[in-house]
Amino acid sequence: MRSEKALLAVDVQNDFCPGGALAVPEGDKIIPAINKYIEIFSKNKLPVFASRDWHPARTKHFKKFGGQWPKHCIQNTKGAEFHPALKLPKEAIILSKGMDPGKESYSVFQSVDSGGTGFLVLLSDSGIRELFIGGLATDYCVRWSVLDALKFGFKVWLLTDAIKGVNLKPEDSEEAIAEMVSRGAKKTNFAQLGKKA
Ligand code: VGL
Repeated sequence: MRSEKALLAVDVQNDFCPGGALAVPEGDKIIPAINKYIEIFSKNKLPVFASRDWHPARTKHFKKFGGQWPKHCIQNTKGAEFHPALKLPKEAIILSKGMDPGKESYSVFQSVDSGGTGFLVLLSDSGIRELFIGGLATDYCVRWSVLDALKFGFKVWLLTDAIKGVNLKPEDSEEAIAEMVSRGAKKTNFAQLGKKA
């Protein structure tokens, strides 16, 4: 069935959760909410996309090679796996990003599926016009993905009960949310969703 709506769960990976290499404080707390969204989208036969940071061992994204971040989400390591509590259906489309050692990529619009097709092409090919976005981290990959989605003309619902931020500065997530909203994202949560999915 063609549908105009899809769910995007951003980077719900071990390394972004407590105990991981780049843990988002309480990052794992959003997983029950993400699972509820996954369930409702699956039930309604709506596409579920799940992105992952998928870095080579050497990339300029890492401090050691000139970047900002500790090593994290290295391909085929435990840290790069989706968190074990995340319940992805077998139909979920896995998107990988951050493979280019010379580039920083925070936006899911820089990701590809297992066959190498970019996210924007996948969305266009399936007629999707509306994205419901949650995941990690509010102030980085969620923010850049939402801003790109708006730039490309998608309607964006920010799932406020299913995002958490890194907050290098304590106000980073709040500022990111305000920016996403000012560019056109709409905030919603699970209780309000019944009317939209
Ligand atoms: C992310 C910091 C560094 C994210 C990725 O997924 O939000 N944050 N790399």
